[in-house]
Amino acid sequence: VTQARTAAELVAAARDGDARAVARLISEVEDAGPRLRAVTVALMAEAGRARVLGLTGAPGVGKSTSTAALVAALRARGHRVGVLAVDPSSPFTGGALLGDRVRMQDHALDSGVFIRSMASRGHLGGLSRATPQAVRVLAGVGFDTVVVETVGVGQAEVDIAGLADTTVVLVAPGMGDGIQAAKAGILEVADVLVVNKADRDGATQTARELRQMLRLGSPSPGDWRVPVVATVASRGEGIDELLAELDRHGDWLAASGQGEVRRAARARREVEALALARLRERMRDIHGESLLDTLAADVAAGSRDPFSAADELVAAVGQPPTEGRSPCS
Ligand SMILES: Nc1nc2c(ncn2[C@@H]2O[C@H](COP(=O)(O)OP(=O)(O)OP(=O)(O)O)[C@@H](O)[C@H]2O)c(=O)[nH]1
Ligand SMILES: [Mg+2]
Repeated sequence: VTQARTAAELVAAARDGDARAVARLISEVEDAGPRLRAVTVALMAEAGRARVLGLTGAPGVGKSTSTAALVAALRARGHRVGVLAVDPSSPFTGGALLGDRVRMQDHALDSGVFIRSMASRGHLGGLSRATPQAVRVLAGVGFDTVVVETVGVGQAEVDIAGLADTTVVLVAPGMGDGIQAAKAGILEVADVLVVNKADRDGATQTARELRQMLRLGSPSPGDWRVPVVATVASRGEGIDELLAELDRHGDWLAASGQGEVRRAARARREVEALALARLRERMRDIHGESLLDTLAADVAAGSRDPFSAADELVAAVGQPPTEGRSPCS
């Protein structure tokens, strides 16, 4: 039955709280099927409305537990929350509440929370190709907040900062002292720093070191000053403070115009990536054969220079496809 629904009908059902329709939409963007474009168009009207929070940090630092606590706090405000866990190395075990939510979601009873794991499928960095589109699905079907959890390894922090309105970087005492954090580049991408597992030794010192490292950056007036929040996510401690900082950052994004700047940069990257992917596709297959292969062979054989070969390829890609591919024409 679902199969027969049009993209617009599926989006309408998802907006009405049909969790299966939401799941189906995410699968469609993950699979990049033939309806991807129609689905995207149907989502556009609402897709810019949600707040996108990125949560990143080392494996086991408490991202899922913190997400669960944030979900609970946001639910208490009546917000609908969508969660994307990209390539989680451990499942959501964030307390009874989230367990209940997941079960309720299975039964399509609570349309207020939707949780989905996504594989990163070897994509460079921590995000999958489809993560931005999955965010658009959740935003576009009416979730007020979309949380993206991703393990902080290498490029992942930069990726998540490019996708989120607000990026939260979690460290734990002993795992991420200030210098380590600075080396890993996380101070640049964090809008809010969290020292989770503050019930453990060294939390105060880690927070102090992080604040010191942040001060070295000395922002100009009107700049956002990255706060450091201590939490014990497993007990829900510090979550209200974290939420307050997230709200404050949201206010700053709106007041400073940086929110618009970030969204425009995000859209620019997406359009550029789609255009480049299309160009690459056409380069590989021009006039039904690979002009690139022919040109490459010529350059390799020394019979032409790579500049003129590139010129010819660009000119060919820029031309509308010829109709000479079918034998009848
Ligand atoms: N002591 C203590 N343990 C915590 C705290 N927060 C989370 N944990 C525990 O740390 C472990 C890992 O928590 P997760 O929330 O799964 O961590 P994660 O960052 O999502 O892990 P990955 O997704 O595997 O990278 C779990 O056993 C949690 O119960 C905390 O504040 N204090
Ligand atoms: Mg996790």
